[in-house]
Amino acid sequence: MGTLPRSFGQGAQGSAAPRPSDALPLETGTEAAGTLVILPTYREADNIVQAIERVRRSVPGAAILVVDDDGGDGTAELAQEAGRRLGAVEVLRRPGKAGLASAYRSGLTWALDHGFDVIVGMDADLSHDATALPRLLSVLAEGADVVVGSRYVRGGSSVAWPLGRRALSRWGNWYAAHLLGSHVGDLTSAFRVYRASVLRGVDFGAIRAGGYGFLIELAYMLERSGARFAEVPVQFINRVAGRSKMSLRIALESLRVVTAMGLTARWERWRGRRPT
Ligand SMILES: Nc1nc2c(ncn2[C@@H]2O[C@H](COP(=O)(O)OP(=O)(O)OP(=O)(O)O)[C@@H](O)[C@H]2O)c(=O)[nH]1
Ligand SMILES: [Mg+2]
Repeated sequence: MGTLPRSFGQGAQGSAAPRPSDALPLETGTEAAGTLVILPTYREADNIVQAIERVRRSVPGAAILVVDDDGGDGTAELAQEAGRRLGAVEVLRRPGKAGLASAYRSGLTWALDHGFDVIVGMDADLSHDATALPRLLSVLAEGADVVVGSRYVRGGSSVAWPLGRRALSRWGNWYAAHLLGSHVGDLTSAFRVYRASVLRGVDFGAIRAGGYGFLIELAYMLERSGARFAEVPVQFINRVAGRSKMSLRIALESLRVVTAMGLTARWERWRGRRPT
């Protein structure tokens, strides 16, 4: 079992900092003990403090890890300041924009290295409603290995998202699910809860995608490894402040990655069926 690093929750002396897996097990009702919420950030100065506060309010027992790529707007300093006030907030500071995939790779590795049992990923731009976290965590406690906050199951929705983004997301999900034979309805949702044990069973460090394709590939890897998925409907709210980092380049990269994965899987299935 890991322990929190010394710097963890710096400045929060005396506060009841959440502890990793040597705390009570998930099933006891203290569902946030041993839980880490990862918030990747790039230029989220307008959102990060509120994002941290909302997470802490919804799951007071969960620790928070901000993985910030420096965009020169002071996001990391704001997160550190919130951490001094609230405790149990760690900030991984990286010098330049290394991409969402790299941020998740670092965040997940950090979480596993520090012995957390349950790892949450969510956007820091307030698009993911932190009040849904207790529900996502309880579905995990009921037996799922990965819980996806999904826009594309009954009851899920996207609010104030431009038609183009909505269409791209819908189409991208349809394409990826069909090509990969995945049963996950919202493969591109970054709002997810993972049981650490299933993450340990896959080599997510080997994922090649630099952008959102990382999330698709990770879900696909986990699904193929036998992880039990559950989807919980969530309302995705378009960001109000700050700028989107989604770009045509990232969308095309995801398309390329998914196509390559799908064709590889088909080729492997075909070779497996061929008489030798
Ligand atoms: N560390 C890090 N975080 C990133 C990077 N790119 C995006 N993020 C964060 O990842 C989350 C999702 O990025 P967004 O730009 O909101 O992407 P999106 O939600 O698909 O796009 P919008 O709907 O337009 O907001 C946000 O918290 C970003 O700050 C990056 O290169 N590095
Ligand atoms: Mg966003």
